[in-house]
Amino acid sequence: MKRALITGISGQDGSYLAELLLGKGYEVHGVIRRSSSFNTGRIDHLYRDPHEPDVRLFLHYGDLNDASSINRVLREVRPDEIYNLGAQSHVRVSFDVPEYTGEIDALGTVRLLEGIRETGLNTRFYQASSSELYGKVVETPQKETTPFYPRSPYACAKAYAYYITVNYRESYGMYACNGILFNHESPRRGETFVTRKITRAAGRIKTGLQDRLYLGNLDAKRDWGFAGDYVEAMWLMLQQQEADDFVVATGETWSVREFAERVFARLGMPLEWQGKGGHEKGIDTNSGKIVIEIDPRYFRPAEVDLLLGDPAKARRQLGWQPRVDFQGLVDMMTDADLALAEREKRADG
Ligand code: NDP
Ligand code: GDR
Repeated sequence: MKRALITGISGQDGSYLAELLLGKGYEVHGVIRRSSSFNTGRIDHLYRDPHEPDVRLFLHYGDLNDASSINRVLREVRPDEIYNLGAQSHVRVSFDVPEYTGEIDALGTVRLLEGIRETGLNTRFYQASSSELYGKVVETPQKETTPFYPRSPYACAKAYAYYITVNYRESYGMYACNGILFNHESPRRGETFVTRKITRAAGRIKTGLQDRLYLGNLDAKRDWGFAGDYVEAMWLMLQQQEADDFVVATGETWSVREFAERVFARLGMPLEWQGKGGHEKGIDTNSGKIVIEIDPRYFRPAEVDLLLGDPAKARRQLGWQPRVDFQGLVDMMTDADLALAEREKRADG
């Protein structure tokens, strides 16, 4: 039985990856952080009491901030595969906590790599690299050879993590890969990322629990895929003859505005826009009510305007391709959040 270790198992991707690996018969170990509130909601459906027979999911307290905890987990688990998904993953927040973001996203990665080297583990390593590395547009679509131009403390930290992963591969012959993943979303996406923020608010507006949604830059464009598809690419990267780096994307790009339009249309509230720049408003054409307004607090000191990935190498070498398209993703997230809002409303009495 293969054994995998996932940092960030309690996050969106960690939960889908854990499901995938358990389904493939792996023993799965995850690093979680102690928190005063529940932070394992996304994996509770996978967790069994460790006293039951045939348990294959195990959780360990640790932190990417804390090398001794990482080394202990590595020594205890001795994984065949490590997926480093743990991160302060919010780009806007990284401008508020730049040093902490570097501590976890950059130095956390070298802590893991050094831990592997020092313990002499023969393990395969996946690093959650990001399309944010491309930042300011140099070339579209963006592929493995496109130069990086990070535009946030998050992206700068991820650039360090990308290069240190390549460096450990080249210096020590480690099987270490970077997946340069473009945005991927799901009903499990954190509620402050723009897609989920929109579907969550739209469901609540539809059910009368909320009046309005406040957004930042409506014209940013992203290559949005489904997280469930993207974790398959992570796994495939660790099953190859040789370690390599891959872009994972859909090859399509859509604006935040277009995402919002499709979500509200699905809920029977087609939008029309009034005003310009920072004063735009989204009106529900059926009710005539303002449902979207701009709040400048959601603008970023430096923005990434356009991301569009070229997944040709992943398709060619990994045989990977996404199953869920843009409208499929919109529908899946919108329907899940409408159902959630309806449950909330019933609970409200
Ligand atoms: P989430 O924000 O949903 O999950 C992040 C995970 O990291 C959580 O489990 C979180 O734990 C954990 N974590 C945060 N800080 C630490 C720490 N100090 N030590 C250990 N674990 C920590 O992110 P996603 O699942 O969306 O993304 C997974 C990875 O992929 C991240 O590295 C992200 O930067 C990267 N990425 C994501 C993309 C996307 O579109 N989703 C695209 C490209 C890259 P807790 O639950 O306790 O907060
Ligand atoms: P991103 O995702 O920064 O691409 O990082 P996010 O959903 O936060 O932003 C996407 C775009 O939407 C614009 N935007 C808003 N964003 C948020 N969060 N809230 C708003 O109200 C809002 N209004 C407009 C943003 O300006 C931006 O242009 C995600 C994370 O998962 C990273 O960890 C990952 O590396 C990258 O995707 C690829």
